[in-house]
Amino acid sequence: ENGIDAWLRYAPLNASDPAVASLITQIPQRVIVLNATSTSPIFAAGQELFKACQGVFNRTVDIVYAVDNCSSVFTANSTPAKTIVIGTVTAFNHFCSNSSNTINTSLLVPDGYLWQLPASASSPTLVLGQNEPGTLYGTFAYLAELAQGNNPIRTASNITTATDYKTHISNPVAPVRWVNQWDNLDGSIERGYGGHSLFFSGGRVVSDLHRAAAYARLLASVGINAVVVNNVNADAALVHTPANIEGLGRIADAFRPYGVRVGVSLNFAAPQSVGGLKTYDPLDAGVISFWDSVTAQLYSRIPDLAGFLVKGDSEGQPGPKKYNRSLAQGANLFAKALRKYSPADRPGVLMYRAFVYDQLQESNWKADRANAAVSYFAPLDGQFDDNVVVQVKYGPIDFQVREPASPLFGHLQKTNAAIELQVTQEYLGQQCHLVYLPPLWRTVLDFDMEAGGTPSPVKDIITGTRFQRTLGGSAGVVNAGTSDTWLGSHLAQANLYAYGRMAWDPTGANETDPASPRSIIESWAKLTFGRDPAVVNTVTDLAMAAWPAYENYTGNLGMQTLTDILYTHFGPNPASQDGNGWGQWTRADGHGVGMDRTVSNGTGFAGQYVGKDVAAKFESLATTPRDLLLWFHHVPYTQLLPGENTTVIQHIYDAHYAGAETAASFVTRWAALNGSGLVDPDRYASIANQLAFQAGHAIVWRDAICTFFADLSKIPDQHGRVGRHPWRIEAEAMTLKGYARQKVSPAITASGGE
Ligand code: BDP
Repeated sequence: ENGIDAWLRYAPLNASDPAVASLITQIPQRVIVLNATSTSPIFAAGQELFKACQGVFNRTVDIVYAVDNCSSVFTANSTPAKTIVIGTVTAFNHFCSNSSNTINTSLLVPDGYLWQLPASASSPTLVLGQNEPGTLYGTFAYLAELAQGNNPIRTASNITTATDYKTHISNPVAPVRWVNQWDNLDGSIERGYGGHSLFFSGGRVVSDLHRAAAYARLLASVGINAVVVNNVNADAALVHTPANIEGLGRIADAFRPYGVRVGVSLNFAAPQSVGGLKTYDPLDAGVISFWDSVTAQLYSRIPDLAGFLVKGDSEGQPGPKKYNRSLAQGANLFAKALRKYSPADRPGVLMYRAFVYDQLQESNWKADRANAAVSYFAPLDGQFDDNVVVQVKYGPIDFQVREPASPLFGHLQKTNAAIELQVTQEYLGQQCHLVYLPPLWRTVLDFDMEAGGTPSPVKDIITGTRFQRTLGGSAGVVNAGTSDTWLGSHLAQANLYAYGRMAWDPTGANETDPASPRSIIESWAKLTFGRDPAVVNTVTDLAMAAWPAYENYTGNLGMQTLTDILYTHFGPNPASQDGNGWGQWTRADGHGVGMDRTVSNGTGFAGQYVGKDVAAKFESLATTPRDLLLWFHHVPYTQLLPGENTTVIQHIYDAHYAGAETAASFVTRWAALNGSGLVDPDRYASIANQLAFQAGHAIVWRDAICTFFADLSKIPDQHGRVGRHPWRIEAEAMTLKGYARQKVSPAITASGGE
């Protein structure tokens, strides 16, 4: 297996497994697909049912499409058992219901679905959506239960008054469940580790979009409803030529059968750079009509366009600040154009990124980039149009291995907000390391802003419930590419699967919740490798240990990921962290480490939390959680960790050794599956290879960071480990024709500096 089917493999289940045998007796023989045209997500739902029953149970189901009258299904003599009816609730009520089985439409929100599962064999199963995509989501979720060998009826709770049914209802928490691809028109992908773009090549949209359609299928299976197809660092040309607009239209056509909509990143300066205007001032009449015309052309080709994404005034991108306009004025420019040309009942959404900072102005030692988002956006709360969503990276810096939740979430009380997560492991091992991200995401989703002294976890802010906003949700940077594995590694797919599941349902703080990181990885492992406990437990244990291990060997106590900050963001380079314009700083010197972000003595960042108790907690060393100690405080190396007997420097050494040891344990744990027949040889080998690389690179990380701090602090490791490399094989110890010794920079990334 090459990974291309991801978690939608529909691999055969072992019919002699008693759980599976009992399921087989319930597999539908007939599927009634209500009112579906061939480009409708309901049609796709029918196809999935067919494929899944064939693949998982070797059963061919009889599919009846475009049925607009199913009353016969419910008449006494028609043996409706083993029939499954799929469609929208409205279609069902219209075509199929009689007085006793009308479905209450208020149970569902847009995109939501329900299953009605008969307790007796004499009734049909219903999988109904509030709308067409909801029907597809409900079908995928139902099939995922079957494909794991679970009886869906166990998931359902008996909440209907009917005695012969159990009903399971699932509604997404928020309408924005988007993916951001950072694809360039030339076919490269910024921070893409899974091959070339699925959409673009040589400046235009590719002609063969079958992988794009397959991608939409994968995304729909976990409830994702839109993809912004081009890089946030947007090429203005994309929306400028009729050929490109037609190309975007073809992408939308490929996505539409799965209910996935297209979004587009825009370049603020396009009116000038491609439109020939003298300005791109958002209040200029010519600029307004430029964007009106672009938006009108897009909607005339793509009537269901999801909206736009804009990165302005950040990392060299043009924005409204050039004309002394506020970021809200900049965002509203596009929001107004979207309002004008999109359907009134479903206005296009303008996602405006809060990732705004200026690495040139903020490069002085005193500045703190972490302060930027709140300084720019908090004063604008209430000034954004209601189809604007401010898209906030989870932490105040940039997708680091550990960050406190962005304090901006607490300030956006009259503004729609979405969280930006990064499925792409940019700073987190770039798909060469197993790092299962949901436990990291949970720390942010569950972070309580305590706004106004009221519980205000981030998950309730992005869904709009805390501040009564109508729009909100999640954006995930994904960067899938043409690689067979989509993302560049088999195991990385778990992060994409989990992203969709968590965007749909961000509860799951408790391990036993079906939406918890542990439950999600278990489901993913079953779908991806099969339900044998040996493989499920191995994958689950590795995944759950992975992020803590990566944090340990790359940068702990809130130091962030100590990668090379200048561009690659991959290997260790703690020396590059300080004194650079990008503001990822350790503030490490001969005496201590950590960035003082207190109000009393530091950059004041701790005071940006609207909850007074939250700010006070971070202000004091004694109450700052250990994992964020060096994020908020600069301390001497000899500082004892609060409540512990270990110094900061000794903890740095210990954590790096522990992390590398955990990574090494992944190799042996995975090897135990070798020859078991539980994982096919190709995926087994590919994963074994990746984990071996990770274990080796974890040692490089460990030694580089520990040596760096030992050199700087002049405090040796109590256990005498640092600087000794007893069995590591040095490159300079090898003999290889055509190679010469080189000094490496930074020296600490090779023992001996060569
Ligand atoms: C940084 C990436 C850079 C992106 C930027 C962004 O290194 O490639 O353009 O974020 O999110 O993490 O805009």
